[in-house]
Amino acid sequence: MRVLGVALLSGVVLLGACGGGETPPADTATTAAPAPAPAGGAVAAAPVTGTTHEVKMVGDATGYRYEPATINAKPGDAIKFTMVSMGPHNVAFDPAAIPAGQKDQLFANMPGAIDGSSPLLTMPNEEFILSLGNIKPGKYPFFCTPHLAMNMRGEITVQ
Ligand SMILES: [Cu+2]
Repeated sequence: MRVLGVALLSGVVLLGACGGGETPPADTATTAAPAPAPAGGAVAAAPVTGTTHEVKMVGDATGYRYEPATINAKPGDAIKFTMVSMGPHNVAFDPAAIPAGQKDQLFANMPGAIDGSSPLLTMPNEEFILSLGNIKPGKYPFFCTPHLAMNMRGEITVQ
């Protein structure tokens, strides 16, 4: 009789433990809920509100380059890149080389770009317009993906 009693008691304790175990899944669901918030951090393109600076994309007997290769601009300005010769050329940014926290806005300001690389411009007079809308001051080095090995690079200083 005594042995049976102990067995019954442990059975009750086990049931109690199981019942208590039902609460943690509810907590997990609550903690998981905030997760979608960071994923919804998409940034919209910020429009041009200032001056447009023109940069030519050139290739000739002396090499490949942006003319000018250094541009001083202000937040809200635009940089208009025009394909002149020996394309294709593009404009690409290395996220590790630009000021912290600016990647999402900068990339959003590049129409048709994928991960900070503009489309390739192949025909003379084709243009790519980069908006500096909502871009913070700092140095923004860029390069041409097809001619990176030939050192086709430039730098925008946002003042
Ligand atoms: Cu190029």
